[in-house]
Amino acid sequence: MQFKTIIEPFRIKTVEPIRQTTREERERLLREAGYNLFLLRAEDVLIDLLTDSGTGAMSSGQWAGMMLGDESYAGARSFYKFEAAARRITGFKHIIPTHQGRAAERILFGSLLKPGDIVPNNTHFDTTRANVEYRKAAALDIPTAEARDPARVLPFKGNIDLDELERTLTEKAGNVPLAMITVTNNSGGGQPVSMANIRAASESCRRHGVLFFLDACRFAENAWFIKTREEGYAEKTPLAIAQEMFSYADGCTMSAKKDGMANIGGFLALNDDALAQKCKNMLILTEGFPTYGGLAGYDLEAIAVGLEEVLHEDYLQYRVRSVAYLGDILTANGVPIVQPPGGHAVYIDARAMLPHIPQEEYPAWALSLVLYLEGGVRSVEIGSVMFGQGPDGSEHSAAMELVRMAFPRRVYTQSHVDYLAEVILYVNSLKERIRGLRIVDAPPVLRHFTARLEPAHGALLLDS
Ligand code: P61
Repeated sequence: MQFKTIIEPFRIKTVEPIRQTTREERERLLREAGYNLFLLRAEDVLIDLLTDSGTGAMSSGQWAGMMLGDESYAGARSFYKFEAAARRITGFKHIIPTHQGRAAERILFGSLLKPGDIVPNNTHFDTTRANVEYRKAAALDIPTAEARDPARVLPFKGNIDLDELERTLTEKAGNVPLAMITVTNNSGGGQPVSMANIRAASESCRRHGVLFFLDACRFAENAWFIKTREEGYAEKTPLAIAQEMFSYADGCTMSAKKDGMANIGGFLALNDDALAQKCKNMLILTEGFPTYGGLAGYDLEAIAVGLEEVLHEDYLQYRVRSVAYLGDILTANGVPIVQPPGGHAVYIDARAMLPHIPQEEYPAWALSLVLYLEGGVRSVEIGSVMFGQGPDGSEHSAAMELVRMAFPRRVYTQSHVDYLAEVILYVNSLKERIRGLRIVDAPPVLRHFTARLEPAHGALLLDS
C-alpha cells in the first residue's frame, strides 16, 4: 500500500444536523436531568458517545434491504435471510431472533438457571449480570488478573481466567449450567479475547459437561484483534476467524445493535434441540413467533446485510483504527486510559485521573458530567454507580472507575474525534477542580439509567 492514511471506507449520502449548546445551557440541563446523562435529551448533546449500541449509520445496502422486508407473521422470507446470515457466521443449528441482546439473555437464563446457580464469565455486562441475578443465580466475573491493571498494554486483556474457571467448574459441580465469554469484554475496557483462551475455556467446559456460550455482541471486532494480534491468524479472513470462535461454543447471545450494524435486534443461537424448544416457547410468550421474535421483517433484512458488512476488512481496519486514534492522542498527553484502546470505545481511568475523589463519590460519573458541561460530549460511567449495588441493595465500590466513550459505527468523522480530544485535554487541565457526587434517589436494579444525583459538595461540580 502506497499511502498510510486509513480513511473512512464510505462516503456520506444522508446527514443529520447536530446542535451546539452553550455552557450555561448545559449547566442548567445537567441540573434538570438530576446529574444523570441518561436523562438528557439527545438533541442537547453535541457528540453522543453514550453507546455504540443501535446508534450506527446503516449502509445503502441495508436501507435497500429494508424495502424488501417481508412482514408475514409466520415463515417470512426475511427470516430465512436473517437465519442464513447468522448461521453462516456462527454455524449454530437454531437461530432465534429477539428484539435485542437482553431478551436473548432473559430467555436463555430463564430456560437454564435455577436459584443458587453460578454463571462464570470473563466479565458480565450490566444487563447480563442483572438477568442472571434476576433468576437468583450468581454472576461470577473471572477476568485474567492482568486485566485489572488498566495501564498495562497486553494484546488480550479480555481473556477469562482459565484456572479460576476450572476451579469453579470443579468446586461448584452441579451448580454451573453454563459458562460464558463476552467478546469483546465490554465492562473490562472493550478488550479482546484470544482464540487460544476461547478454545481452552471451551475444552474446560466440555470436560465438565457444562454448556459454553459466547456473548457475541462485538464478535467481528474481536475477530479483527485475533487477526492482527494472535499468531497464526494474519492470513485468515475475519469471517473464518469468527467461524472458528463460534465453533468452540454451544451457543451465543447476540445484540445486533452492535456488530449486527442495525438499530435494533438480536438473537439467541444454539445447537441443543431440547433447550432450543424451551427457549422458543418462552420467546412466543413475550417476544413473538420464532420467525420474527419481536422484530419487523425489515429489521431482519437490515441485520442480515449488517452481519455481512461488519466482517469487511476495510471496515474493521477503519473501525479499530479510529478508536485507537483517540486513544493515542490521550496517551501522548498523559490522560490515563485503559490500555490498549479497545474495539468500540476508549475508557478513561477516572480513579487514576481524579485520585482526590473517593469511590463513594463516584469519580467516573463526575468526570462524565464535566465532559458534557465543558464540551457537550456524552459518555457513560462504568463504575460504582453502574456496578456498585448488590442484589440485596448493599453498596460496594466497583473494581474500576471508567468513563467509556463508545463510538457509534460509521457515524462520526476524524474531525469529530479531533474536537473530542480537545475537550478531553481541556477537562484534564481542570482535573484538580472536579468534585464528586452523591445519589439522591435510585431504583433497586440497573440504577444508573434513572438515578438522580447531586454534587456532594454544595452546588459545585467544579471547584473554583
Ligand atoms: C452498551 F448504558 N451494551 O455497551 P442489548 N452484552 C454486552 C453488551 O455490551 C450489551 C448487551 C449484552 C450496551 C447497551 C447498554 O446500561 C447499559 O441489545 C456485552 O442492549 O439488550 C449491551 O444488549 C445487551 C448501554 C446496555 C448501557 C446497558 O452500550
